[in-house]
Amino acid sequence: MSDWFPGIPAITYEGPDSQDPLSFKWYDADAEVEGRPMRAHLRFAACYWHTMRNVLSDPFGAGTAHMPWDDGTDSIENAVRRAQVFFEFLEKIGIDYYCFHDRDVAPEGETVETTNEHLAKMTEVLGTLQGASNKRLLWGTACLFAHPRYVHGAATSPSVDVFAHAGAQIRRAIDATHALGGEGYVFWGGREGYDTLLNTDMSRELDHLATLLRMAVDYKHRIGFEGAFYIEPKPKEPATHQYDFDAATCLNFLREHDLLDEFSLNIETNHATLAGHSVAHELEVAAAAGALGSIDANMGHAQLGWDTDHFPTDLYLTTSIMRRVLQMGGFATGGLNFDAKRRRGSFEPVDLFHAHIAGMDAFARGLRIAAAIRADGRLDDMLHARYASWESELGERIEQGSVTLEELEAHAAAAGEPDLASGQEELLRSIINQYVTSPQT
Ligand code: XLS
Ligand code: NI
Ligand code: NI
Repeated sequence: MSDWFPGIPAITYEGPDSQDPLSFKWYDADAEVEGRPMRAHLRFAACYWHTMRNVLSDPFGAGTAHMPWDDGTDSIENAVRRAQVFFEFLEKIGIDYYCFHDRDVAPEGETVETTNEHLAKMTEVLGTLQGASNKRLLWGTACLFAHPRYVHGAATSPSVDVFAHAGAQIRRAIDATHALGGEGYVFWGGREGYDTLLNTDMSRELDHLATLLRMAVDYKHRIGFEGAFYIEPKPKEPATHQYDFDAATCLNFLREHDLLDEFSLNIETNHATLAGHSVAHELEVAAAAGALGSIDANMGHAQLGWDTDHFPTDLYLTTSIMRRVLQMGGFATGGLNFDAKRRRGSFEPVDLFHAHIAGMDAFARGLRIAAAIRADGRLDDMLHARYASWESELGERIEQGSVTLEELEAHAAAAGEPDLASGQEELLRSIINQYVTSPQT
């Protein structure tokens, strides 16, 4: 096997006191939390686009990433070598899953046929690499936003020919995902949105989007692909307004078009914050609809208003995410996909390791803190106690829907002014801090 990361060992757990930067302080893959190994709770995935294809350019300057394995061409040979390097990375970092877009792994050709051939070839290569390792595909997707033909959108393009190209591409991306045993398939809107209503027929575009999704569902069932379909909400960027704005918007769209049974959501932290929400809010909205499927693990930056895709290192963030995941009983087909990139200044190959170690340790620690908070039980008890009045006879009948406004008036008149209790937000936060800071957790 080639060694594109010379001097970097397989990363192992050394514990919180280790001074070795190339070790895990908290992520101990087989250690049990709530009766299951950490790796089964966290289901980490590395993403191909940031890990292998992001050269770390920005609008002001060229890429900075050192990628000695990449000759910069669109040759299949280069694509194959990249895939090998990626699996070497997965092996050394100890991540079980990965995610990719069709165009990350296989170059677009001159015609639809050659493009399909490239993807089929790379699917074979990835299949062989999976077979030689224990790595698995968390989800695949189609890149429907990079090629200039998608400038006005893909499914929502004003051009029916572009719509056809999008369909063709989705078909083959589902095929590749299916062939690789993918556990899911993501639809992120890409350029499905608008820049100005002056040139946009919104309701027509949304109908087209639903139609393409329905075709994908139909195709999935016909070929027997059993992975989950996810929609990934994002409010803006690249379009001024994205149709998949946030979890509530996506759920409404899916319900309106009778697609809710076929989709769940892939929630990304930085997209939540761009929408003016916390990721906890987005997870809650999705979970309340039984549609919390998977998570793109990253974070934004408080002073920057775009999708910076920082690696998630904030323990309060990872704690809140893992509390919600534990509360729903864990992921089914989903996982924590590091849709995250290094800063432009972190251009050395070893920074890929530092970045993922930072994210994995932050989530492992968040998992432990979340489990400790659950075991303590105070937060759950306080939440439950806050609604205790609803356990009354009146409360139960209201929740069943059998009370009238007249009855409420009679009750209110008899009960007088209600006794209210404190919401105790600061107390709740200090209980969380107790566990975030406790060395025993
Ligand atoms: C971009 C999205 C994208 C999806 C996959 O903002 O996060 O990376 O996860 O297309
Ligand atoms: Ni994402
Ligand atoms: Ni993103």
